[in-house]
Amino acid sequence: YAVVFSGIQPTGTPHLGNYLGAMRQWRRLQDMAGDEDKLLFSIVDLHAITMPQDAEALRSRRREMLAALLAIGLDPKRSTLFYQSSVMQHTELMWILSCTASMGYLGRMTQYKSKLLAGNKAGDLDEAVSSRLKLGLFSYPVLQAADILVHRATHVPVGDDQKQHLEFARECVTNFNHTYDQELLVSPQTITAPSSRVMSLRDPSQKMSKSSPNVRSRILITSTPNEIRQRIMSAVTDNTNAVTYEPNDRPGVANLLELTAQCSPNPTTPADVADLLMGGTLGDLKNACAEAVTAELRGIRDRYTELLERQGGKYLVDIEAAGAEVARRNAEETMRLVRDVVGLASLR
Ligand code: AQP
Repeated sequence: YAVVFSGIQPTGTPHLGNYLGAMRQWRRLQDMAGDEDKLLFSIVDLHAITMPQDAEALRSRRREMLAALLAIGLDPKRSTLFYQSSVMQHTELMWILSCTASMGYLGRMTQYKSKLLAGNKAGDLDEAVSSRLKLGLFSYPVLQAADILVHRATHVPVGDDQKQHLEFARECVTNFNHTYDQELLVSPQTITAPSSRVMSLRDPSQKMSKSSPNVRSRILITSTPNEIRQRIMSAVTDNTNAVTYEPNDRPGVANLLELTAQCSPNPTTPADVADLLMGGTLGDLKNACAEAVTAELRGIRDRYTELLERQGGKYLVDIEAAGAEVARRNAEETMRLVRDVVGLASLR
């Protein structure tokens, strides 16, 4: 049987990249899962604090993310939805993994660099940049590994940008199991969604991101049909008013073709969409894209708003409590074994 685990940071309303790269895949896995499979999806607030967060905003974003996951079709009867900070075993395992993880490997990871070096085109990690680097931002792949390993996940569905972190999680398994001469931790497989990275609508060399200051760079899963249309019609493309799929030379156009293909009701490829629109203009492509995206996101916005208000908020509070309870129990099964082989004290 499979144990599926994945996470999302409560750093804002999810966008089309989060949805196509991760969340839609989670729903599909849930819908395919058998009775004996387990699915756990975590709202990873401990990861969110690697960047400065306002406490009140973090609390409401966490709850909004829970509503968003339910609105896209995750079912709390089939999937365990929980807040990372409600399950202390994640941080406990992180420390233990840190004691066998390699600094060199972590130093080669790119995500902390891209957050830190945003705007620094030279991309150097010089003295000044290093001194601003917080330890948590550097070591957060260890927490991510702990998130996965503490639940003995066999499958981790993530966007293309997270592949490197999953390799690191497997490295943590090897290091831990080797050090303690036990096959205790389980090596997870990565599942990436068929869609590649969704790019910013303002700068197709950057991925679409929740925290980009330019709100016009993204489409939220709660955007209205009007907003979706406006954002797509004003997406940055290029000066050639023809539709061709050339990801390297025409990244803005390729991004719109990929979005259209991903949101089409029948499986298709960006190259097929380009063929269909052959002889048409970029305006035709943008129209087709806006239509496909609007249809794919239909209903999510209304469900999201309704869920936030259901029973005056009590509905979500109950789901939070039930999810935390199941996740704690599952994580504790692993931690009991881990504490024992490492020689640490048990909880009681
Ligand atoms: N642009 C993207 N295309 C495809 N997949 C994406 N994901 C994120 N952006 C894209 C996938 O969404 C999942 C959850 O991501 P996250 O919230 O944990 O953090 P992130 O990858 O850092 O996402 P953002 O939107 O860029 O958030 P901020 O701005 O807060 O850093 C992951 O599976 C990720 O692959």
